[in-house]
Amino acid sequence: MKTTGIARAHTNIALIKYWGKKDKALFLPMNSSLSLTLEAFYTDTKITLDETLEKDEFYLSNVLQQEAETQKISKFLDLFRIPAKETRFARIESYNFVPTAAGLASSASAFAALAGAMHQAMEWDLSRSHMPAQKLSTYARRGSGSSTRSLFGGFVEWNQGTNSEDSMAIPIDDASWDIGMLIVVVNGAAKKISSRVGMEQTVATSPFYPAWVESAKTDLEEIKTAIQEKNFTRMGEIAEFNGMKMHATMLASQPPFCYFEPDSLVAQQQVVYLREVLGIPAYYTMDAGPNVKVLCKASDLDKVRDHFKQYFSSEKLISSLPGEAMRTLTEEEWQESIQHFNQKGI
Ligand code: 2P0
Repeated sequence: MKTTGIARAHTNIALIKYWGKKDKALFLPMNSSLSLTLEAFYTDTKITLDETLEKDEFYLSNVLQQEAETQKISKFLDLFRIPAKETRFARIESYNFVPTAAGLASSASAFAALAGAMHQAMEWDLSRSHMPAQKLSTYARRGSGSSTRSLFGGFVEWNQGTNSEDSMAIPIDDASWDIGMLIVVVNGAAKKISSRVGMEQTVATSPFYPAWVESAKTDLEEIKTAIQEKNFTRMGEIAEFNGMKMHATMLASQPPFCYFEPDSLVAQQQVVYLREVLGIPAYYTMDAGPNVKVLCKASDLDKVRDHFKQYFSSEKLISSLPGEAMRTLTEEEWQESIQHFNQKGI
């Protein structure tokens, strides 16, 4: 017997960062975080549970993946299969609509899409749950922490909770009030220190780490108030402050490490120029890599992008509006998506 599930999930960029785990096996974070889901980048995944398969098969962008990659996915699918005594193996087909050159992690959208597709393939009836997407976010979390937040659209909190059942995503606001983001690709190559390793080293060695955890709590409360009041300036100030504090913890870890590259600083300086000289509200944030994300108003996106064209080539500048929640796709939408992927050659 065969059953299938198909889902699309968008990636997200944190404005209040997740940096450090208190439980590595369960992916329980040291602090709650908050992000903006992005429309421009997403993953589409189809899962077919099939009793005739003798092992899991994972195809990424039409290419059958090696054992190591497939094992990570199998381990994730087992979170669903083992408690339900589901014995069928899966064929997993995934397409990342995240340009490889964009240097953006796709693990957030990848595990959120996997969770969405898998619950459908398992024929889970989540309609009886009063919080189906929140429940699914606790599964996504165990694939990659940041994917917890990709179950919802707009501004999303990942409430750290107290255990594996309540460390989950909470939708905060749909971000339909003139919000945009410009991704400045400084370097699209894979990072040297993965965020998983980087955060572990920071928690273990940085004397700034306890201060980070304390101040992230205040930042989260303040940014939630700013979002509720639709106060763009205040939201941007808090996001910029929080992001740089996270990077400061890494500079103080042993050995120190830093994701910045010279052009990251060029981009940061231009964001400051935009707001201080040109009067365009814009704020920057950075993750576990050298690329700079510029939070601005959707109505200013073209102006912000035009300004950055003086310093970066066009293909390094990707504009995005806020994205939607994870959703399941029909077979027809899936076929259209594959066609789109094959034509675009992402
Ligand atoms: C975030 N990052 O909040 C932070 C800010 C990077 C910097 O979540 O180990 O790939 O899989 O839970 O989610 C990237 O870390 O790490 C991340 P794991 P993940 O977006």
